[in-house]
Amino acid sequence: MNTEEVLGELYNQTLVGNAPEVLKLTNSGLEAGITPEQLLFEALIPSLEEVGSRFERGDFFVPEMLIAGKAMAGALEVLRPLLAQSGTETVGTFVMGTVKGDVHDIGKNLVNIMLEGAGFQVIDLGVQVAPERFIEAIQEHQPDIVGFSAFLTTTMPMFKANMNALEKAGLRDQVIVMVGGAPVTQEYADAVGADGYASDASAAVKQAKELLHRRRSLVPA
Ligand code: B1M
Repeated sequence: MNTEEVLGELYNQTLVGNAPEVLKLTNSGLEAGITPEQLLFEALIPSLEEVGSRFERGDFFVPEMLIAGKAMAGALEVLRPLLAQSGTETVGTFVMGTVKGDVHDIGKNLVNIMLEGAGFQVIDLGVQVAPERFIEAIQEHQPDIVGFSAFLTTTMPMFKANMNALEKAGLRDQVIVMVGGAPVTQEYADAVGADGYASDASAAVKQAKELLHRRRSLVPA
């Protein structure tokens, strides 16, 4: 199979949630010299976008979405060490989690991988993370940045709940807050008082570095 065929087949097999075949194609694609980024951005992510569109149209239901998500997660495990390869020193600490009520984690995990690749130490709290858990983790790890992911319009309001919890714990000024996730916009991020927003994993890394740089340059020597 040539590159185009591998990418096409990877897209199709992710769409139908054929996890063993997705793994096989990911590995054989890498062996054939296709880059991890190509596999991700030209097959896996577009396929999950199509899964979402089919779900919206009523052609797919939750089980189809679930198996496609699992197939993608398997491929991501293979790509993780390759995407996260970095020779750089730790640039900062990032506490990350998907907000309470939300179980989506593929996008969050991808952001984590990219952050690690850029030299961040990432403490991943997982999914369905309650405000109190974020607070505990901030107190324990003293991160430079805390990131909240939300993938549903119904869980986005948890950003505000988390911000309120930060204020109440007296931690708001100690940590940079970033938010993201499929339905999140810059306007929404501004409305909840977050310091930063990014629409995808690469933008998240860029934004995290910029925010950190800005914060550090404000600290008197
Ligand atoms: Co769900 N789901 N899902 N789902 N699911 C979506 C999100 C949906 C858009 C599908 C659709 O209708 N088109 C829709 C949400 C609609 C809305 O509210 N706007 C939806 C729904 C409705 C639901 C349920 C409610 C369905 C139901 O039960 N009736 C349910 C909710 C469960 C819950 O959380 N309580 C549900 C369940 C599931 C599964 C469990 C089956 C599965 C999740 C598996 C998993 O994550 N382990 C699933 C899946 C797979 C999807 C879709 C198809 C794919 C999500 C994904 O992984 N995308 C999704 C459709 C879609 O997104 N088009 C959908 C690929 C990923 C790389 O992109 O997640 O956007 P994304 O992440 C990006 C950016 O958002 C950004 O960077 C990431 C990487 O580039 N980003 C950040 C993420 N976090 C960030 C943090 C940052 C910065 C950037 O800073 C801190």
